Amino acid sequence: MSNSSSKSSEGFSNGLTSSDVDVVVVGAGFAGMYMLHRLRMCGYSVRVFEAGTDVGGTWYWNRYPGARCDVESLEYSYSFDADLEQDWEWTERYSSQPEILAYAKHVADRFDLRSDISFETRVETADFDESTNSWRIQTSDGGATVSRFFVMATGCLSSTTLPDIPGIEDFEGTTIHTGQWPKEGVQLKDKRVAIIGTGSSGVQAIPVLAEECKELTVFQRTPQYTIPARNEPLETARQVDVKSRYREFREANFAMPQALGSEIPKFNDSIHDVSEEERLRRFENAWERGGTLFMSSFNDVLVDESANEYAQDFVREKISEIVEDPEVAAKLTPEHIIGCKRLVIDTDYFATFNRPNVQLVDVSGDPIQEITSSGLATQEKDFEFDVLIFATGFDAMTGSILRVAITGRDGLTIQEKWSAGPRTYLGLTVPGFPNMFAISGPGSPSVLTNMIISIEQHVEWISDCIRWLDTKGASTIEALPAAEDDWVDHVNAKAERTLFPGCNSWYLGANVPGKTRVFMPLLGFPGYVRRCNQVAENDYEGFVVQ
Ligand code: N01
Repeated sequence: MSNSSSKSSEGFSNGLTSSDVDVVVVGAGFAGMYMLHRLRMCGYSVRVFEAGTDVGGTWYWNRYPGARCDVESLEYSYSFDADLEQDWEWTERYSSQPEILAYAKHVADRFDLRSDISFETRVETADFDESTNSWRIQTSDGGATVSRFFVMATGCLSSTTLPDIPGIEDFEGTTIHTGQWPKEGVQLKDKRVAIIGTGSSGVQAIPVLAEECKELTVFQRTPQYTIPARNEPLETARQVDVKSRYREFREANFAMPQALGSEIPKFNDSIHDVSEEERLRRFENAWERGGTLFMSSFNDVLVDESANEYAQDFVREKISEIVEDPEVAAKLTPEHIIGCKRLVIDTDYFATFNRPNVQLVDVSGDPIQEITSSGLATQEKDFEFDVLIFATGFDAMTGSILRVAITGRDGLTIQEKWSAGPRTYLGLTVPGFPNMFAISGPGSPSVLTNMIISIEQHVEWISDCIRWLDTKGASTIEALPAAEDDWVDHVNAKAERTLFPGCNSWYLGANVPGKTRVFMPLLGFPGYVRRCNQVAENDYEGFVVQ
């Protein structure tokens, strides 16, 4: 353990110079920022590597029009510092991307984080050296860093994917992915714009794009269930009230399955046990209230297919009421299980298809064949436009980890280890990769929760673990294969009791051709936290410590 953030230098046999730190962290989003701050507070030296030019992670990259969080702003914020909680003023019920990015920058300023972050620097390789029990990390700037611990804080939705359609590079107009939106913005006025994809990013962007551009053509492969966000300015009285009891408010949210929404009415009864009138009343209330907790109107909407059908029917009815042209409404009407692809919340999504400058093209039966120099072609028709937007999502949860060439014990690479899908212990660690941690990794609640709260729980567990190792005088911690096997079974068993495995979602990796189909996040935040705490209290059971 060291007391300063810059340490000694040594020569590498390949001529590179290196600097030593206690911990290398990859990524300066909310996870990397708090990991840095927390480790510093514990007296450790840290170097963070970040590909972007500033902090913010997902909120740095996803600058597309309409980008906004789907967790309420008073909840989607750090809870670790009471003064920060009191000082920052949120302006809307759901924060926009610019406001969240401004918050991330404020946190970086407030805790002087940037001095230990190397921006515009990608981690390319990370190798565990068994002779010194340390990690050697090589970066895109040609540098190398040796550290005792290696933390991947790379985010769950940061590795963008483009569809496997020929000709993308032939398009002569502007091509953009929503997850890599240019900082300087894109001029859309008077432009013919096309967008492929109707997940959360597409659904948020489409209404705003339609307002800005001349013509918008939406290429939809799977229609989307989406619930109104009902975003609005945050009432001062609400903010003052929550701030007057922030600890209690946070504690109540920590006890929720998704670590959010404690003040939303909760129902623990089956949809089959109530009258039709009550069923419709609850769904209508949830629709009017807005937000993702629509699915919590009953206890069985995500576990029982016949219960789920009632929720599907309710949203389908809403689509037919909002969309004026019955043919367009039919194309926008989903048939799959509601909620097994991540439920989206929107502002005026369905109503946007009533606009004269918006055209919906259903490519489910007539897929896009190729991108051409002036647009794209399906089997049946050619389309021309000036700007092509890919809202086609991410190689979720594992993509950013697998993009780094990580080699653990005995030359085992993470790519080999996860060739049949990700396997972890607690979603934090991987046997064969000592002293390596993944924040919100596969097998942890992560994307099924308020991410910032899950991030804080992981950061605190990791820093406590490192401190414990030092008090023991131990140099390595490594998950045992048996603990990993049990954990993978536990994650799968939880998912199999629900309808989540029932459709082609990114939760399963089904959006990436060739990716093994495994349900990656763990359901249930409070039980997970109890388990992590129990592991620590039992001297890190499931690990070998040396
Ligand atoms: O990505 P997605 P996303 N031809 O994978 C379509 C978080 N997020 O960026 O469903 C035609 O959900 C694909 O079609 P299909 C949030 O967790 C949060 O929208 O595979 N279409 C789908 O419609 C979210 O869930 C926020 O048939 C093609 C779309 O592209 C996650 O990020 C905001 C195609 C991809 O949807 C990912 O959302 C934004 C092809 N060849 C994102 N290939 C908030 O906080 C793919 N598609 C609110």
